[in-house]
Amino acid sequence: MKTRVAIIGAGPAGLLLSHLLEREGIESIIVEAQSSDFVLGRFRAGLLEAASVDVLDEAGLSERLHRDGLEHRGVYVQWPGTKRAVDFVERGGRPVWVYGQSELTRDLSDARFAAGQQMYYNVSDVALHDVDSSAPFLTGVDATGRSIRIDADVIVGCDGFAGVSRDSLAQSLRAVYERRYPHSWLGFFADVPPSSDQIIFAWHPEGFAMHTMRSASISRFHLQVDPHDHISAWSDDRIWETTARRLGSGDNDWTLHTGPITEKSILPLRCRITTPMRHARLFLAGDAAHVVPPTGAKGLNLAIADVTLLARALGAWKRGDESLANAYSDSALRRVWRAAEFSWSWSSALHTTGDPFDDQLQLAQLDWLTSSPTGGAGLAEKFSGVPIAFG
Ligand code: RFL
Repeated sequence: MKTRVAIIGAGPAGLLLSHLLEREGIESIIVEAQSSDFVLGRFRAGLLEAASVDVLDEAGLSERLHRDGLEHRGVYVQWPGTKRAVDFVERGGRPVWVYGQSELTRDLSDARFAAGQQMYYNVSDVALHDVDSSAPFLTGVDATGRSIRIDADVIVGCDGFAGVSRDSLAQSLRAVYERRYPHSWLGFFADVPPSSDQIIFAWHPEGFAMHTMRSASISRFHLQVDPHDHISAWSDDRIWETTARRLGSGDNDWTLHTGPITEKSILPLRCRITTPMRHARLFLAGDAAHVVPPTGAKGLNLAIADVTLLARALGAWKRGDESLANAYSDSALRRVWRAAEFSWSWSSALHTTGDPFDDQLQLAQLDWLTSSPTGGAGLAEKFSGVPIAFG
């Protein structure tokens, strides 16, 4: 098979890229290791920056988001005895949208199927070849066990954190920046209406807790846990008791709604950034190039920003101008590092270390961010995001 752009991975980055490329008049083929049902069933992110929503609006992909998503002007930040609303709009930012990644992936996938996109699911043993030549290609084994080969002008690795494309960046060029955090997140979904009209970020001496939502009947929670904890040590009763304590259920007439827990898992917090995001005819986008801790809710938004930059760059290249493609890695990484900084500083302000001195520093930081106009404006901008800068 031959195409202009071979895309590895049918997560949000790969699906959106193929959609945006089509609008640039560029054909692509997607290969995905998993089944379509598996990809659509994966729960993950849930918060979209205004700039991401702008991209989806412009691409004609946001009808369901505007119908079923929840627009939020801000968040609550709290610690024992104090609860403050940070209104992003009042502080110069823009609203964010709560919309499950699985819903967005479904919208993207439906749009690709409707457009007749060539997509191959259940492809194993994907390997990249000759990415530093002008005739790169990839090989794999399709769902029926047949070997496939796709020749392309460029290959884009949208294959997430566990993907293979990153390894095709020349070792001599590659730099990897990594920080492992000394805590993990226990995340769980519950079939229970949200107990709050906005997302709650709670500092508590025992550890961070977060309450967010997916719909009027599904709530999402995260708890800071020890990195050595195993999910089997967390019964549903223990989870609810800990969540209620850390979120201050019963304080000031606020009560946590509890109910059936439908999914729970433990995720280590880490930041890992691979540079550059382009080498010759290979481009990386989304989690294939970078993962950041979910505290700042930036991962999905970075994936959307990357492919927006890349589609524009490949469109210009097709018309004879390679400058945006040459600038892609630097442009994307500028946004990535800003998101990494926010994810780091926001995580550091909220996750307790067990050191009473750190506790006081964190509380001073949270007090400043939520009461000072300067601190609040910075938090609003970092949370709600800035427009995607091209070039
Ligand atoms: P994905 O979604 O991982 O998709 C990559 C796809 O590539 C496929 N693949 C391969 N295909 C072919 N051959 C191979 N060898 C392959 N290897 C892998 C995979 O099967 C998969 O389908 O990456 P993508 O598209 O870059 O999208 C990134 C986002 O999924 C990720 O950044 C977010 O989920 C991160 N994230 C959050 N981001 C936000 O913006 N806001 C949030 O609130 C937020 N919360 C979260 C999160 C991530 C979490 N976890 C579990 C990592 C909360 C959590 C708990």
